[in-house]
Amino acid sequence: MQVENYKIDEVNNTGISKHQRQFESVAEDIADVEAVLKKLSSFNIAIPSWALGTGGTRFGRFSGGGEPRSLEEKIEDVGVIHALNQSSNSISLHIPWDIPENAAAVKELAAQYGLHFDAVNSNTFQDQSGQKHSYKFGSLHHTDKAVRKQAIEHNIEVIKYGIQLNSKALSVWLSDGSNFPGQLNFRNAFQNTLESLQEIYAALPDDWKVWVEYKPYEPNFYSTTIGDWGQSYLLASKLGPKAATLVDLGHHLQGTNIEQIVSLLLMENKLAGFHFNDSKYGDDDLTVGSINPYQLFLIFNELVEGMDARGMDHATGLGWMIDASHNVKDPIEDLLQSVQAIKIAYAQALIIDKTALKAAQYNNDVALAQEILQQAYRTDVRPLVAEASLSNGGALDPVGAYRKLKIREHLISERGLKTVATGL
Ligand code: LRH
Ligand code: MN
Ligand code: MN
Repeated sequence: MQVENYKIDEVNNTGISKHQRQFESVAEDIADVEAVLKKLSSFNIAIPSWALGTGGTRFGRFSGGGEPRSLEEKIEDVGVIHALNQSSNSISLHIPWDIPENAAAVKELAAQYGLHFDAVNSNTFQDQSGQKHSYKFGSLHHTDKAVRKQAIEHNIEVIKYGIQLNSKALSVWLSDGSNFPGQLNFRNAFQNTLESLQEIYAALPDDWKVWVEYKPYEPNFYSTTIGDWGQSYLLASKLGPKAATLVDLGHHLQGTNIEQIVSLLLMENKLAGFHFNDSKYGDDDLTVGSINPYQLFLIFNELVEGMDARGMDHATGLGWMIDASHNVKDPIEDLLQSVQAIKIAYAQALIIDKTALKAAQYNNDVALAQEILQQAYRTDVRPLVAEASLSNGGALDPVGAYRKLKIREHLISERGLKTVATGL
């Protein structure tokens, strides 16, 4: 289904006067509101192909209705999201969960919705049917060269799919690790991983990047070979300029200062981008901003400051992507909420009085520095985000519009109530 512009306009019209009042009120206090709006309008966050169906846990999965049954229908769903928020103009594929059998047709379909393809993700954490060697004891770090070779070849195949789609990055996450002390020689595991990644790196086209994602635990519960940003950074440094570290917000132990990690990776030009989500306990993959929106804001503060210091374009300088899973919500609503949360945090970071903050930091005026940050954080910037969406032809309130336009009901009538999408 295609969400027609006039329908979005009709829904917007019902809330436009309230919006205008609210927008004028917040805009009044912002030095260069046009510059903020311009940045917000050009900011897009990729949608992962595996997040469009209802997720689950090892205890069960409760599918919603009208889930996409194919890659084509997933593209359609991302099209719906992008039509409503004008901020999700790309899709990231996980292979082999979503194999683009006919890349030209898939690309054309995506283009009809104004979409392109973001990073392609490889998968060597599950055994696929017909696969010769098992990944039970790892993939790129495996003790057996034949297993490593199989995993390397899979990654190279994923790059080939990506080339056909015009993707520009390979995202690698390994579950490789150990479950018990003594199981693994850490140095050998790391060296094997490095050598395997070097072979994959050699297969990257000139204008491509490889993003190395880290995660402390799960599915392995004693060690993970790329367990933290230090290990990822070490690999990315040894690999070369096309390699960088991918930060998935859920992949940190509780209390980790993620914004500091982000700041230093950015300083070293080794920050690839993000998998946005939120969590309370572990890799919960919850809606972005649903648990700790302040942390998200602090991360964006570092991003804006660090990217400006390096003269980077906010919209294109890094990989922005959601990596979430939805057990009880409608996935499209959840993704719309996540994108809104990211744009809100970004808008708050954009309106920080940076000159005043710099001076407060220089003078060690701790209380003032906090006041300046929280002044921005406590500003209700939602009218700015809404105005940016409106100017691009999107909805003032994407979730509200999605409900008013009864999009899920349409999808159920088209696809049926009992559909199950591939993915997490
Ligand atoms: C691992 C992870 C990684 C995978 C995705 C499905 O927890 O974050 O990015 O590719 O989930
Ligand atoms: Mn991830
Ligand atoms: Mn994860």
